[in-house]
Amino acid sequence: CILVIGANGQIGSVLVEYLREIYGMDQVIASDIRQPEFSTGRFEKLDATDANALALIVTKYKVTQIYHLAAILSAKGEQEPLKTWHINMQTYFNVLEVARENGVTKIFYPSSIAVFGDQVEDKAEQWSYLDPATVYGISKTAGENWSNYYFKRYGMDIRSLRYPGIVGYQSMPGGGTTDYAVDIYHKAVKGEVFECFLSEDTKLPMIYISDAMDATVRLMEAPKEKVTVRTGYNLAGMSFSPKEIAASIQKIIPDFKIIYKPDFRQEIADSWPKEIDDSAARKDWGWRPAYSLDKMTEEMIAELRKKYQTVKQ
Ligand code: VAH
Repeated sequence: CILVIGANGQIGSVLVEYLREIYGMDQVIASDIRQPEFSTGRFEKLDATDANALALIVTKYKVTQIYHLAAILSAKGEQEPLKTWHINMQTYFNVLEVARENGVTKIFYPSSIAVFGDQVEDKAEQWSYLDPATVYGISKTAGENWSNYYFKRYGMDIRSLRYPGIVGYQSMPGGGTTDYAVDIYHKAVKGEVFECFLSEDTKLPMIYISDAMDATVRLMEAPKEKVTVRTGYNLAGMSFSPKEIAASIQKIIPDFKIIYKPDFRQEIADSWPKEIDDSAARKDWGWRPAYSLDKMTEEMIAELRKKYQTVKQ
Protein backbone atom coordinates (compact mmCIF):
# COMPACT_ATOMS: atom_id res chain seq x y z
CA CYS A 1 0.00 0.00 0.00
CA ILE A 2 0.97 3.63 -0.55
CA LEU A 3 0.47 6.12 2.29
CA VAL A 4 0.07 9.80 1.37
CA ILE A 5 0.71 12.13 4.32
CA GLY A 6 -0.72 15.64 3.86
CA ALA A 7 -3.42 14.35 1.51
CA ASN A 8 -5.61 17.46 1.94
CA GLY A 9 -2.94 19.82 0.61
CA GLN A 10 -2.45 21.34 -2.86
CA ILE A 11 -0.29 18.43 -4.08
CA GLY A 12 -1.70 15.69 -1.85
CA SER A 13 -5.34 16.16 -2.85
CA VAL A 14 -4.50 15.66 -6.53
CA LEU A 15 -1.77 13.06 -6.07
CA VAL A 16 -4.05 10.69 -4.10
CA GLU A 17 -6.51 10.49 -7.03
CA TYR A 18 -3.66 10.25 -9.54
CA LEU A 19 -2.06 7.32 -7.66
CA ARG A 20 -5.45 5.59 -7.19
CA GLU A 21 -6.00 5.77 -10.95
CA ILE A 22 -2.68 4.00 -11.49
CA TYR A 23 -2.47 1.52 -8.59
CA GLY A 24 -6.12 1.01 -7.62
CA MET A 25 -8.46 2.64 -5.14
CA ASP A 26 -7.63 0.42 -2.19
CA GLN A 27 -3.86 0.63 -2.72
CA VAL A 28 -3.62 4.28 -1.64
CA ILE A 29 -4.31 5.45 1.92
CA ALA A 30 -4.86 9.19 2.30
CA SER A 31 -4.02 10.81 5.63
CA ASP A 32 -4.03 14.31 7.07
CA ILE A 33 -4.42 16.09 10.39
CA ARG A 34 -8.12 16.83 9.68
CA GLN A 35 -10.79 14.55 8.19
CA PRO A 36 -11.81 16.18 4.84
CA GLU A 37 -15.54 16.96 4.39
CA PHE A 38 -15.72 14.19 1.79
CA SER A 39 -13.19 11.53 0.74
CA THR A 40 -13.73 8.94 -1.95
CA GLY A 41 -11.32 6.27 -0.65
CA ARG A 42 -9.51 5.08 2.46
CA PHE A 43 -8.65 7.97 4.81
CA GLU A 44 -6.82 7.96 8.17
CA LYS A 45 -6.72 11.00 10.48
CA LEU A 46 -3.02 11.47 11.30
CA ASP A 47 -0.90 14.07 13.06
CA ALA A 48 2.47 13.12 11.53
CA THR A 49 4.35 14.72 14.45
CA ASP A 50 3.13 11.63 16.40
CA ALA A 51 5.51 8.77 15.45
CA ASN A 52 3.41 6.09 17.19
CA ALA A 53 0.27 7.11 15.30
CA LEU A 54 2.24 6.94 12.04
CA ALA A 55 3.69 3.52 12.92
CA LEU A 56 0.20 2.17 13.66
CA ILE A 57 -1.03 3.14 10.19
CA VAL A 58 2.11 1.80 8.47
CA THR A 59 1.72 -1.60 10.16
CA LYS A 60 -2.11 -1.70 9.87
CA TYR A 61 -1.99 -1.33 6.06
CA LYS A 62 1.46 -2.92 5.48
CA VAL A 63 2.56 0.34 3.84
CA THR A 64 5.42 -0.10 1.34
CA GLN A 65 5.65 3.49 0.01
CA ILE A 66 5.19 6.86 1.73
CA TYR A 67 4.62 10.21 -0.03
CA HIS A 68 5.35 12.86 2.64
CA LEU A 69 3.42 15.93 1.50
CA ALA A 70 2.77 17.62 4.83
CA ALA A 71 4.60 20.92 5.46
CA ILE A 72 4.05 24.56 6.34
CA LEU A 73 4.78 26.51 3.14
CA SER A 74 7.03 29.55 2.58
CA ALA A 75 4.81 32.54 3.34
CA LYS A 76 2.82 31.03 6.22
CA GLY A 77 6.03 29.50 7.57
CA GLU A 78 7.54 32.93 8.23
CA GLN A 79 4.90 33.77 10.84
CA GLU A 80 6.22 31.27 13.42
CA PRO A 81 9.73 30.18 12.32
CA LEU A 82 10.50 27.63 15.06
CA LYS A 83 7.03 26.05 14.83
CA THR A 84 7.51 25.73 11.06
CA TRP A 85 10.91 24.11 11.58
CA HIS A 86 9.50 21.70 14.19
CA ILE A 87 6.51 20.61 12.09
CA ASN A 88 8.44 20.31 8.81
CA MET A 89 11.34 18.40 10.38
CA GLN A 90 9.66 16.29 13.10
CA THR A 91 7.16 14.90 10.62
CA TYR A 92 9.97 13.96 8.25
CA PHE A 93 12.13 12.37 10.99
CA ASN A 94 9.07 10.28 11.94
CA VAL A 95 8.62 9.21 8.32
CA LEU A 96 12.31 8.27 7.99
CA GLU A 97 12.47 6.29 11.25
CA VAL A 98 9.07 4.56 10.99
CA ALA A 99 9.92 3.65 7.38
CA ARG A 100 13.35 2.33 8.38
CA GLU A 101 11.91 0.22 11.22
CA ASN A 102 9.00 -1.15 9.16
CA GLY A 103 10.64 -2.00 5.85
CA VAL A 104 8.98 0.75 3.80
CA THR A 105 10.72 0.37 0.42
CA LYS A 106 10.24 3.84 -1.13
CA ILE A 107 9.73 7.40 0.09
CA PHE A 108 8.84 10.53 -1.89
CA TYR A 109 10.06 13.77 -0.32
CA PRO A 110 8.83 17.03 -1.91
CA SER A 111 11.50 19.69 -1.99
CA SER A 112 11.20 23.14 -3.53
CA ILE A 113 12.93 25.91 -5.45
CA ALA A 114 12.82 27.58 -2.03
CA VAL A 115 16.12 25.78 -1.27
CA PHE A 116 17.81 28.39 -3.50
CA GLY A 117 18.63 31.88 -2.24
CA ASP A 118 20.49 35.04 -3.23
CA GLN A 119 23.64 33.12 -4.24
CA VAL A 120 21.75 32.07 -7.38
CA GLU A 121 21.49 34.98 -9.84
CA ASP A 122 18.85 34.08 -12.44
CA LYS A 123 19.11 30.40 -13.32
CA ALA A 124 19.44 27.64 -10.68
CA GLU A 125 21.64 24.73 -11.75
CA GLN A 126 21.19 21.24 -10.28
CA TRP A 127 24.19 21.79 -7.99
CA SER A 128 23.92 25.51 -7.32
CA TYR A 129 24.80 26.64 -3.80
CA LEU A 130 21.82 26.49 -1.43
CA ASP A 131 21.29 29.52 0.83
CA PRO A 132 17.54 29.46 1.51
CA ALA A 133 15.97 32.73 2.75
CA THR A 134 12.87 31.20 4.40
CA VAL A 135 12.40 28.72 7.24
CA TYR A 136 10.44 26.58 4.79
CA GLY A 137 13.45 26.63 2.42
CA ILE A 138 15.87 25.87 5.28
CA SER A 139 13.69 22.88 6.30
CA LYS A 140 13.54 21.60 2.71
CA THR A 141 17.34 21.92 2.35
CA ALA A 142 17.77 20.00 5.61
CA GLY A 143 15.21 17.42 4.49
CA GLU A 144 17.10 16.86 1.23
CA ASN A 145 20.32 16.24 3.14
CA TRP A 146 18.59 13.83 5.54
CA SER A 147 17.18 11.97 2.53
CA ASN A 148 20.71 11.61 1.15
CA TYR A 149 22.00 10.45 4.57
CA TYR A 150 19.33 7.75 4.94
CA PHE A 151 20.01 6.63 1.38
CA LYS A 152 23.76 6.32 2.02
CA ARG A 153 23.61 4.93 5.57
CA TYR A 154 20.57 2.63 5.35
CA GLY A 155 20.14 2.16 1.59
CA MET A 156 16.61 3.62 1.71
CA ASP A 157 15.18 4.49 -1.70
CA ILE A 158 14.15 8.10 -1.09
CA ARG A 159 13.40 10.28 -4.12
CA SER A 160 12.79 14.01 -4.25
CA LEU A 161 11.73 16.82 -6.58
CA ARG A 162 12.39 20.53 -6.06
CA TYR A 163 8.91 21.63 -7.13
CA PRO A 164 8.56 25.16 -8.51
CA GLY A 165 5.28 26.98 -7.90
CA ILE A 166 2.47 24.55 -8.64
CA VAL A 167 -0.68 25.79 -10.39
CA GLY A 168 -3.84 23.67 -10.20
CA TYR A 169 -7.62 24.14 -10.19
CA GLN A 170 -8.38 21.42 -7.66
CA SER A 171 -7.49 23.32 -4.47
CA MET A 172 -7.78 26.88 -3.20
CA PRO A 173 -4.64 29.09 -2.92
CA GLY A 174 -2.70 28.28 0.28
CA GLY A 175 0.21 29.66 2.27
CA GLY A 176 2.62 29.65 -0.64
CA THR A 177 4.29 32.67 -2.23
CA THR A 178 3.54 31.23 -5.69
CA ASP A 179 -0.15 30.83 -4.83
CA TYR A 180 -0.88 34.19 -6.47
CA ALA A 181 -0.75 32.17 -9.72
CA VAL A 182 -3.67 30.01 -8.49
CA ASP A 183 -5.75 32.84 -7.03
CA ILE A 184 -5.46 34.93 -10.22
CA TYR A 185 -7.48 32.36 -12.20
CA HIS A 186 -10.23 32.20 -9.56
CA LYS A 187 -10.61 35.99 -9.61
CA ALA A 188 -10.54 36.12 -13.44
CA VAL A 189 -13.27 33.46 -13.78
CA LYS A 190 -15.40 35.19 -11.12
CA GLY A 191 -15.02 38.50 -13.00
CA GLU A 192 -13.25 40.17 -10.09
CA VAL A 193 -10.23 42.48 -10.15
CA PHE A 194 -7.11 40.61 -8.98
CA GLU A 195 -4.90 42.27 -6.37
CA CYS A 196 -1.43 40.76 -6.86
CA PHE A 197 0.93 40.61 -3.86
CA LEU A 198 3.96 40.48 -6.18
CA SER A 199 5.20 43.19 -8.56
CA GLU A 200 4.39 42.78 -12.26
CA ASP A 201 7.86 41.69 -13.39
CA THR A 202 8.47 39.07 -10.66
CA LYS A 203 9.39 36.10 -12.79
CA LEU A 204 9.21 32.69 -11.05
CA PRO A 205 9.56 29.05 -12.10
CA MET A 206 6.16 27.32 -12.18
CA ILE A 207 4.59 24.05 -13.25
CA TYR A 208 1.04 22.97 -14.09
CA ILE A 209 -0.41 20.38 -11.68
CA SER A 210 -0.71 17.70 -14.38
CA ASP A 211 2.99 18.04 -15.25
CA ALA A 212 3.87 17.93 -11.54
CA MET A 213 1.92 14.66 -11.16
CA ASP A 214 3.54 13.16 -14.25
CA ALA A 215 7.04 14.10 -13.05
CA THR A 216 6.38 12.67 -9.56
CA VAL A 217 5.26 9.23 -10.76
CA ARG A 218 7.88 9.15 -13.51
CA LEU A 219 10.61 9.70 -10.90
CA MET A 220 9.12 7.16 -8.47
CA GLU A 221 8.82 4.50 -11.18
CA ALA A 222 12.28 5.07 -12.68
CA PRO A 223 14.70 2.15 -12.29
CA LYS A 224 16.77 2.70 -9.11
CA GLU A 225 20.07 2.92 -10.99
CA LYS A 226 18.72 5.85 -13.08
CA VAL A 227 18.21 7.98 -9.94
CA THR A 228 21.56 9.76 -9.64
CA VAL A 229 20.35 12.68 -7.47
CA ARG A 230 19.53 11.69 -3.88
CA THR A 231 19.06 15.20 -2.49
CA GLY A 232 16.41 16.81 -4.75
CA TYR A 233 15.97 17.00 -8.54
CA ASN A 234 15.50 20.45 -10.05
CA LEU A 235 12.17 20.58 -11.88
CA ALA A 236 10.25 23.24 -13.81
CA GLY A 237 7.56 23.52 -16.44
CA MET A 238 7.81 27.20 -17.35
CA SER A 239 8.70 30.62 -15.88
CA PHE A 240 6.43 33.65 -15.97
CA SER A 241 5.70 36.95 -14.25
CA PRO A 242 2.33 38.28 -13.01
CA LYS A 243 2.22 40.53 -16.08
CA GLU A 244 2.70 37.54 -18.40
CA ILE A 245 0.08 35.31 -16.74
CA ALA A 246 -2.38 38.23 -16.75
CA ALA A 247 -1.80 38.71 -20.50
CA SER A 248 -2.34 34.98 -21.04
CA ILE A 249 -5.68 35.18 -19.19
CA GLN A 250 -6.75 38.31 -21.13
CA LYS A 251 -6.51 36.33 -24.38
CA ILE A 252 -9.60 34.43 -23.11
CA ILE A 253 -11.10 36.98 -20.67
CA PRO A 254 -10.27 40.35 -22.31
CA ASP A 255 -11.72 42.55 -19.53
CA PHE A 256 -9.79 40.82 -16.73
CA LYS A 257 -8.04 43.44 -14.57
CA ILE A 258 -4.99 43.13 -12.29
CA ILE A 259 -3.55 45.63 -9.81
CA TYR A 260 -0.21 45.24 -8.02
CA LYS A 261 0.20 45.62 -4.25
CA PRO A 262 3.49 43.90 -3.32
CA ASP A 263 3.70 42.81 0.33
CA PHE A 264 6.15 40.78 2.48
CA ARG A 265 6.00 37.94 -0.03
CA GLN A 266 7.86 40.09 -2.60
CA GLU A 267 11.06 39.60 -0.60
CA ILE A 268 10.58 35.82 -0.55
CA ALA A 269 9.96 35.74 -4.31
CA ASP A 270 13.02 37.95 -4.95
CA SER A 271 15.22 35.39 -3.15
CA TRP A 272 14.19 32.66 -5.58
CA PRO A 273 15.66 31.96 -9.05
CA LYS A 274 13.80 33.08 -12.17
CA GLU A 275 14.69 29.96 -14.16
CA ILE A 276 15.56 26.35 -13.32
CA ASP A 277 17.96 24.05 -15.12
CA ASP A 278 16.24 20.66 -14.88
CA SER A 279 18.55 18.87 -17.33
CA ALA A 280 19.46 16.19 -14.74
CA ALA A 281 15.79 15.12 -14.50
CA ARG A 282 15.48 15.17 -18.30
CA LYS A 283 18.60 13.04 -18.70
CA ASP A 284 18.13 10.56 -15.82
CA TRP A 285 14.42 9.67 -16.13
CA GLY A 286 13.05 11.40 -19.24
CA TRP A 287 11.34 14.45 -17.76
CA ARG A 288 9.57 16.67 -20.32
CA PRO A 289 6.89 19.26 -19.46
CA ALA A 290 3.70 19.07 -21.58
CA TYR A 291 2.13 22.42 -20.62
CA SER A 292 2.95 25.94 -21.83
CA LEU A 293 1.54 29.02 -20.07
CA ASP A 294 -1.29 29.43 -22.61
CA LYS A 295 -2.20 25.73 -22.52
CA MET A 296 -2.31 25.87 -18.70
CA THR A 297 -4.46 29.03 -18.84
CA GLU A 298 -6.94 27.41 -21.22
CA GLU A 299 -7.34 24.39 -18.94
CA MET A 300 -7.45 26.38 -15.68
CA ILE A 301 -10.18 28.71 -16.98
CA ALA A 302 -12.22 25.83 -18.44
CA GLU A 303 -12.05 23.83 -15.21
CA LEU A 304 -12.79 26.78 -12.91
CA ARG A 305 -15.75 27.86 -15.07
CA LYS A 306 -17.19 24.37 -14.53
CA LYS A 307 -16.50 24.61 -10.79
CA TYR A 308 -18.13 28.05 -10.35
CA GLN A 309 -21.04 27.28 -12.65
CA THR A 310 -21.90 24.23 -10.55
CA VAL A 311 -21.77 26.41 -7.46
CA LYS A 312 -24.04 29.05 -9.12
CA GLN A 313 -26.73 26.55 -10.28
C1 VAH B 1 5.45 28.06 -1.78
N1 VAH B 1 4.22 26.78 -3.44
O1 VAH B 1 5.17 29.05 -2.39
C2 VAH B 1 5.30 26.71 -2.47
C3 VAH B 1 6.55 26.36 -3.22
C4 VAH B 1 8.29 27.20 -4.78
C5 VAH B 1 7.11 27.53 -3.97
O2 VAH B 1 7.49 25.80 -2.40
O3 VAH B 1 5.86 28.09 -0.65
